[in-house]
Amino acid sequence: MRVIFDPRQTEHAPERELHNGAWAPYAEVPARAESIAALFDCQPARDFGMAPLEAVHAPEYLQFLQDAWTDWQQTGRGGDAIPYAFPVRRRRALSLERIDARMGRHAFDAATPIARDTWKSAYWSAQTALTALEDLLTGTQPATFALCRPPGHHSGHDYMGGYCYLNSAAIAARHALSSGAKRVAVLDVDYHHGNGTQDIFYESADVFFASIHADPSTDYPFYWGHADECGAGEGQGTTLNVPLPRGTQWNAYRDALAGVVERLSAWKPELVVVSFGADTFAGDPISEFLLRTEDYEQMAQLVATIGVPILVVMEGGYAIGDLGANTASFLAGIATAL
Ligand code: OKS
Ligand code: ZN
Repeated sequence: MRVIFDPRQTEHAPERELHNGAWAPYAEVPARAESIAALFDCQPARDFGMAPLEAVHAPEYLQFLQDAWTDWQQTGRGGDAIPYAFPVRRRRALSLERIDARMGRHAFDAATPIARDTWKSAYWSAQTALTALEDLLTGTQPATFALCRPPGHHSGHDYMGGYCYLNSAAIAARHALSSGAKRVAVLDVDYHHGNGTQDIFYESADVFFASIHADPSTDYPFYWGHADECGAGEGQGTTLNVPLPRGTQWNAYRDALAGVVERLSAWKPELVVVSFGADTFAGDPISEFLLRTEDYEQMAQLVATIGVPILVVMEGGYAIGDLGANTASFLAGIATAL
């Protein structure tokens, strides 16, 4: 399978994050992507410029991502920029200049620091997805893999969160529409709900967002991904959430996925973007599902029964010693089934 990986994605390297109330080393490290890239003959990203990013994200937010680290340094502080105050319900949508206010306005958690090279890596992460999409649309292969890092599925129209800054899967999905596709499905199989992707397409009839994830009553991101979230307006019915309990093993996961695949097949997408996270793995340090390496191949084979071209976009997965094998297992399943 054609694999796109741009080395500029590894320059983003925040030092630490707030984890369960204490400082911990940042889990979303460059070695994650490097451990996967080492297994494949990877091609670098091509530059599609800002327009596909602007088709998903607010101009003010894109500018903020480019400014934030410098603005933070200019306050005389060292270290990564981290928000701590957020404009929650009943706050006015004020456009304040202060860096701390801008941080909070464009974030929904304190787990997503901005480091010196965050913008550069996020930009090339989005370009990696766009390159893999173009290779899928113009090439002869039925699937391509965008080895994106940082991940994207928690990032919405004007916000970051959950280690995500630009929503690469959403950027690719929307670019597919502007390239002529009429119906694009995004299937999110990361352990965590892809709240950013859901928000971006919540009122869109031409993108079906489906996600299987840990029950947000117990797991991050808590405020999205509940089963009653089904889309709104023109997008009513084109959002599908299947939360599963902690401790879920392959048999129960497979049954849930079979139902989701049936719904997506009936909707007849022209293209499926898979937000793939390997944090459903039994050995993942921050997650509580119990999938095994060999399960990912079966997962992929089930997804491939939808029978349309597939763009696989990398999201989470933190068991670095197994991450390459788990991802390779998934890609092998896609490749043999299509
Ligand atoms: C708090 C960490 C919060 C973000 C976890 C979710 C990252 C992820 N210490 N999303 O798919 O893998
Ligand atoms: Zn995740």
